[in-house]
Amino acid sequence: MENSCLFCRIVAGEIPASIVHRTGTTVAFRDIDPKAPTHVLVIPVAHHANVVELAADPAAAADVLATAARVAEIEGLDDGFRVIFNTGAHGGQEVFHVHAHVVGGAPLGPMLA
Ligand code: D5M
Repeated sequence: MENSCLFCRIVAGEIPASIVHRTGTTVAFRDIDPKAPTHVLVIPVAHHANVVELAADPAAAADVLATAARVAEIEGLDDGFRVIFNTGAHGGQEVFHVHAHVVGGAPLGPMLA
């Protein structure tokens, strides 16, 4: 838990979020500024800044992906969806607690803007 980290504070319940699913190691909640009918963020409970750090913790990485798949099931994204890890400045990352964007519910086009 990093007190200055927005998403650590969501994990701790200090900042409200619309929780979609929670496991012992992950939390999934709705993005505050959705870019698609379904736009859910999946985060590990443990603080990792980005997907490079997450990759060094294979169990946590697997849990995040499994939760992303479960979210797609819960949200009924049977026609497909996209999982995105924005990383670093060029990737447009704004929150430095790694999060998988799970987006779907409509055709997304060739790339997410
Ligand atoms: O995406 C960071 C995402 O985090 C962005 O889509 C908005 C979302 N966000 C920011 N604050 C909140 C809160 N409080 N609840 C839910 N969603 C939030 P990035 O990949 O870092 O650009």
